[in-house]
Amino acid sequence: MSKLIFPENFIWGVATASYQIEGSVADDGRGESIWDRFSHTPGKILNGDTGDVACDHYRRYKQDVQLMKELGIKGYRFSVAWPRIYPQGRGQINRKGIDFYSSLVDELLNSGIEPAVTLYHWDLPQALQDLGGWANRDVADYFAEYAFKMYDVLGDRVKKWITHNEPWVVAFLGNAFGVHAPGYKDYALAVNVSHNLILSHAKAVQAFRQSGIKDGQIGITLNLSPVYPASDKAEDMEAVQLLDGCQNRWFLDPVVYGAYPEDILALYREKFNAPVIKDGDMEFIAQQPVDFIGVNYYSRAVVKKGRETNIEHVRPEGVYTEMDWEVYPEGLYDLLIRLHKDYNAPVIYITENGAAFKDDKIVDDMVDDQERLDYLKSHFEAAHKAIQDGVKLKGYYVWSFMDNFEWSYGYSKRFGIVYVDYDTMRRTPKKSALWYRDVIENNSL
Ligand code: IFM
Repeated sequence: MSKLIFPENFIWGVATASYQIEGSVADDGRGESIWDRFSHTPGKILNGDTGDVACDHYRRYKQDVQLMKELGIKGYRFSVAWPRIYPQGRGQINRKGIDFYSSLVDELLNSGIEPAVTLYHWDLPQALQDLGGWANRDVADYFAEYAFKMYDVLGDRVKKWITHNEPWVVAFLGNAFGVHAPGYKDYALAVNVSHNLILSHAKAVQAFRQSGIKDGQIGITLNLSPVYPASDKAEDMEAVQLLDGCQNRWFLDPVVYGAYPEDILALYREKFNAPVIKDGDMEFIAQQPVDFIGVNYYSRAVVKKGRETNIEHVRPEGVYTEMDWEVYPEGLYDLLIRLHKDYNAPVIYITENGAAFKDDKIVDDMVDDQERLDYLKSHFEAAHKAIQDGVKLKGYYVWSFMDNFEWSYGYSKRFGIVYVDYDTMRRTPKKSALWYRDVIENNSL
């Protein structure tokens, strides 16, 4: 195969999230988050792991940025822990929290790395959960206030902003399936939460436009997964339509078109009498266009009509990651083309893509993670093909910069291109990181 050259100024990045790496959860005035509460609830997280220490990034951020620099990383996507800024979610500001992110941004810029900030990657202040969490629409206003504060203090240096990370996960894993914080199993609640998340996104976009940030861009990150039918039977196609509607269109359509997909809205109304949408909500949402769509892509779904359910997942033959997610780079290509054609996506960033594999062991100071390298390579190729076919893909943030706290799986799954020894906190770049350094240097595969 000949060399695949990427566009000039393509942002080769890495991504992380606050609760997954920072640790120091009780330091410098940080308030409690729903993930502190959830991870300390017995039985919720594998092995009883918590984010109390995580990768100790809060104290080691300089060293981490230095390592990014050595690897030639061009962009770093990280999230701000809301309870570090507002320990109670609103009201009293914690200056030390702002200072931390401000120093991190300076460190990045001094190292030639462009910051991209996610405002919400799941660590809601517990004080706001005590008011009902995202089910309480006032929280959408508190989110916009917090967002405005962040634009104010970092906006002179940070030009890329992401409102939410994966609102489907927040709403449904957290409130319908109970496997993420806050741990409820109430589908109607989850649907209402999803609407308030979209509303809060729109409010944060509006606040961004009012902030006066120059040359900035704002978008949202969605976990999108193309859905394919197990056969060409009409009933399997219906299963595709349904899953695609609940996972992809339910978030894409309001963000891009300012309206929920009619089929899913009718279904949720009939089954759950949700969501509660107030007069003017959809008009307001429609008036807040994004500058880019952030795509988190890991795998595809293949479905058919089940005997007792409308959707049954099928497990195709193939290579699977440690999360039991099929390696399917063609899905990334299909997804990008769809966003380009059906959603007329202005600009796209892949804000997460990567894989957990189990053979990550240090031997002779080296972690031979060939499977991760192969995974990334095949997905970079798919992204390149999409660019050739007209998709306005401007950057790619590998998930993750380093191994970290993988939510309900605790530390058992390693997604990093940098290995973390959780006893010593030593970081060791894996083979994939060294390979990535070459890709970045050459801007090609
Ligand atoms: O670790 C998560 C991340 O927080 C959100 N996207 C998916 C990743 C892997 O599961």
